[in-house]
Amino acid sequence: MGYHGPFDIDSRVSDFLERDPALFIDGARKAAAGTALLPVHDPASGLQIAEIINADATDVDRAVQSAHLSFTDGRWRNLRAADREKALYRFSQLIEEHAEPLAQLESLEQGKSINLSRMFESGASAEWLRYTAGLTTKMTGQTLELSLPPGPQHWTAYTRREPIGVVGAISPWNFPMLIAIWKVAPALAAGCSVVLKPSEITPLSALWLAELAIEAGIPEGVFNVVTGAGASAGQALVNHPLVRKISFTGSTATGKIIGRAAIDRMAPASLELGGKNPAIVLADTDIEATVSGLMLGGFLNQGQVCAAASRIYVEHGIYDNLVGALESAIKAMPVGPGLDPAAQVNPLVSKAHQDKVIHYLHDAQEKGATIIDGASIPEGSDGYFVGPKLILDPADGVALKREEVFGPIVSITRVEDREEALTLANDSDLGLTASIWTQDLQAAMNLSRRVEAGTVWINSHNFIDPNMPFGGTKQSGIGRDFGTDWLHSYTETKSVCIAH
Ligand code: TXE
Repeated sequence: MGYHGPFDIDSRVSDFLERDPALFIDGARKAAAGTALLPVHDPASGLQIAEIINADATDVDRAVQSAHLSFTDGRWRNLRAADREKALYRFSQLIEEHAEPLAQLESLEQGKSINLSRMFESGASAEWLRYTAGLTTKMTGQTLELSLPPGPQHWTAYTRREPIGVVGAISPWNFPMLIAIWKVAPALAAGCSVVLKPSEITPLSALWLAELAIEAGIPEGVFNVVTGAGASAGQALVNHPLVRKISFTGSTATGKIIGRAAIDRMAPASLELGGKNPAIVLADTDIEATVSGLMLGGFLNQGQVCAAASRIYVEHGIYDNLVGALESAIKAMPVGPGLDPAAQVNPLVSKAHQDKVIHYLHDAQEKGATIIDGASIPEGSDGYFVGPKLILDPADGVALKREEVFGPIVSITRVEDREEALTLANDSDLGLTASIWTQDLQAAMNLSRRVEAGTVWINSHNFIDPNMPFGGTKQSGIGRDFGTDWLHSYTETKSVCIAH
């Protein structure tokens, strides 16, 4: 066990990988009720680097009971808001102090470039946590004028926002640490207690985060982590009667299962699900800026981004130029493990996911699609690599035309004009993000109003910010993360009405 590859890694990471598998319950690493374990692999080599506990319903119950007790006795939610803010701020500082080993751990378990891990895992996690810490002290209700006050007495009415209770957080594998923080931070800021179940494919950073939270002064039992498979540990968490809210990021299929289970006990669920996100490129666009923006939009993290631009609609006047420029760009991407800072094509997260992405490519090939290859993968590599590809004008029936691939594959379709582009862009069950590329302000404003997506970028793609709400329309989900209202979905509104 542990990492034995060619790169030097921080000794804190080696030590972490060599520890016995454990859950994090009641402020400490704990053994499981059973003995079932799951392997964690380095996607760059396919070698096992660690083992985790495959928690069962008994383990999940222990974690939820711990969170429930910490909530009901008020050890966190009844602290002064300023003290909770201070602890969360300290938590963000500890992430910064451990930024390098945390980033290395993410590149090792997830496969992504160390540059991305530094920026979007440890770096962004600290930033989002700091933003959320600030919201802790900004919780407000409203005073209300009753519209039909009965009788001769006076009335005073107001609302309070109260923390909802135990939050069951289920996170995916594409940005393991950052998305875990997107769930844990608002829950804690609102005064809730949390049980987090990270993806079984990338479970390690969550366990480290829980230890940092304790060091930051967040009381025992307030932030627990159970590791294990979705169908067992995840499902047990979702079904637990003491879990009062679910926060989930993952596939639309699993989101529907979770949403149904949550509604059975009237627990609200925030669901951030998949995307099949269009980019609309108008003929007047600045081609150089568009190509570099679409490379980020389509190929960041090997396209394993829910917001990724996976279908591009291009006005015919610049179609050939854009395809040519994107082809040159994907051919020039250096290939290698995430720990190699020069490599831009890194492995996909798992063998199963690599097989899935290759399956989409075979389907496109069999149906006669034109596929343009980017950088090729060195023969004999044991890592889960798939080279970047462009698919030109896929015909109806090619599966990747409509389905989320979550890989380094982008389709490009020639359109007559912006109206055709908009019609095709909106012809999807999903509606997470979209981008519009043009110098024409009027066209940009017009299309941004009519495109069906939770976030629309003009002349960029994949840019997110803690102060800008993010979430899906249509089957891309329910609810919004980030922004000043972020904590609301972790609270219940209570109306208080006084007759005097
Ligand atoms: O997702 P799942 P998978 C998309 C992407 C990818 C596909 C499948 O297209 O190829 O989903 O990935 C937990 N009850 N996205 O299979 O199953 C699971 O253990 C409770 C989009 O990994 O949705 C993990 O922690 N939990 C995406 C989490 O759900 C369950 C990010 C996500 O797994 C469960 C990742 C159950 N019944 C994949 N079943 C995005 N929106 O960013 C699974 N889980």
